[in-house]
Amino acid sequence: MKHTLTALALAITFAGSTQAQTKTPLQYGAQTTEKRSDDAMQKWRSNRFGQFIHWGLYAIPGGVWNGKTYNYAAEFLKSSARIPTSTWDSLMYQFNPKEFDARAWAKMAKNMGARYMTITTKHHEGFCLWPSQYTSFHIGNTPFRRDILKELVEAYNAEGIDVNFYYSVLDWHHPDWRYDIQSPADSIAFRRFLTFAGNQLKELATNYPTVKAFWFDGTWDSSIKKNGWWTLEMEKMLKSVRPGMIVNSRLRADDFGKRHFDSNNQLMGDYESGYERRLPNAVKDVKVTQWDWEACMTVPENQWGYHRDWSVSHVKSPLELLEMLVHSTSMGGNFLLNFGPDGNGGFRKEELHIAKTIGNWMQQHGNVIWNCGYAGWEKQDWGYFTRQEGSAVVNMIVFNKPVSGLLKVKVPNNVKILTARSGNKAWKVEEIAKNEYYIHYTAKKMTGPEVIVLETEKAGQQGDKYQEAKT
Ligand code: H76
Repeated sequence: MKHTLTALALAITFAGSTQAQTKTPLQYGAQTTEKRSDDAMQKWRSNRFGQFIHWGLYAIPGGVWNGKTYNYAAEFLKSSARIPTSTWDSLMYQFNPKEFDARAWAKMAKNMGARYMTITTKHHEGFCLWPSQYTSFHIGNTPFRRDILKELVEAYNAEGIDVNFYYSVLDWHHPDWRYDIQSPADSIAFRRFLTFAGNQLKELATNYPTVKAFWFDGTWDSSIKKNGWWTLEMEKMLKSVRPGMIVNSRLRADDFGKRHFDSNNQLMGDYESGYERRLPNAVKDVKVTQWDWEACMTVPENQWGYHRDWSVSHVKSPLELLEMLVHSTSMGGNFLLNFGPDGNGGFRKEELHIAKTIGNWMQQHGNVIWNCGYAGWEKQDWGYFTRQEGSAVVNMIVFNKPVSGLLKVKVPNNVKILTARSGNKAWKVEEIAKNEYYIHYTAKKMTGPEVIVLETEKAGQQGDKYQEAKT
């Protein structure tokens, strides 16, 4: 019996290890197995906070069609209200956002603390915010005529903000789009579609040379999954047109139609983009040391484009969103906060309020977000740690002050906390056990999330001072 068990255990071990070594050979899988460390990627990472903008024809009806309000996402109105393509497309003749002011948008983003902006160049409806030579369904043929994308790129770049392009591959306007490939005719049409999309992508990367990243969407259908080769070709093409280009994992499918992560479980593209309207639960879920990631977030439950009626779902407060930004940073990820301008080019008051409130905090404390990431310390109930890679300074961002005023901090072995400060106010640091401290946070009142900066140093072995319990 014992022998049999040993043999079984060996067999299992052996099978396990061979399996670990056998990789599925892939032509269109991940291109690298490590985080990118080039300047462009480091810049993307250090930006941490981005503004997402959803703007297209859907901003005109704003979720209302023929007097009826559709509560589903405003940018899906064409589909929820079953509006024929020709009817929807004629909205372009009404697109004339008189209030649009790229520089005002860029200033607002800058004041909010955003270091990058991701704009829908084309959402599922197929309408292009730039004058594309591959379709007539674009901004140049609206009464507005101006190249909105160009104005935005210039205005945001002038404020020092990187601009990234959202691009939906799924296209409700293009006759050659297919959800699946079920016949030779489908396959011929879809080939034409892929050529069209490839041309547009090359056009965007060529004509707007400062674009830093592409944010792909609408890539979940079988048609794309059956054409994983194209997703790799696009990744390579964009990177050859613009060295340093960054693409999200959502673009990619491998030889077997596996998305985001290939059949060997390697991340495809440059960062993980599956966190939509949610954050990872904990550092261990996102394996911060293994890959970059970004979470994108709506203000209401699920509205990206402008919707007239925000009364049907919870509308997140500036504090909730700020906490998500801090939380993301503490887990080594980026946070992309969505805005949906209306058909005139203005922002709703809730969005302006959010931008202003987060901005007030960021102007004071942005340094605990930009350039910062996972600190490597155990999370505590009062909030979040962030740190600039390699720095001896660790930031505490306190959201929940305990009634005792004692903030527990557990440090890794051989790390000593020297001081704890908020601006020029010093808090008492008390060592309470091996690798454990209290910061005596005696502030009477918190006016917002408090930042406490810890100065640390490497300590020698902490010898016998603390005895381990015998149990
Ligand atoms: C579903 C879906 C789309 N993906 C989000 C990022 C929004 O663009 C939404 O319309």
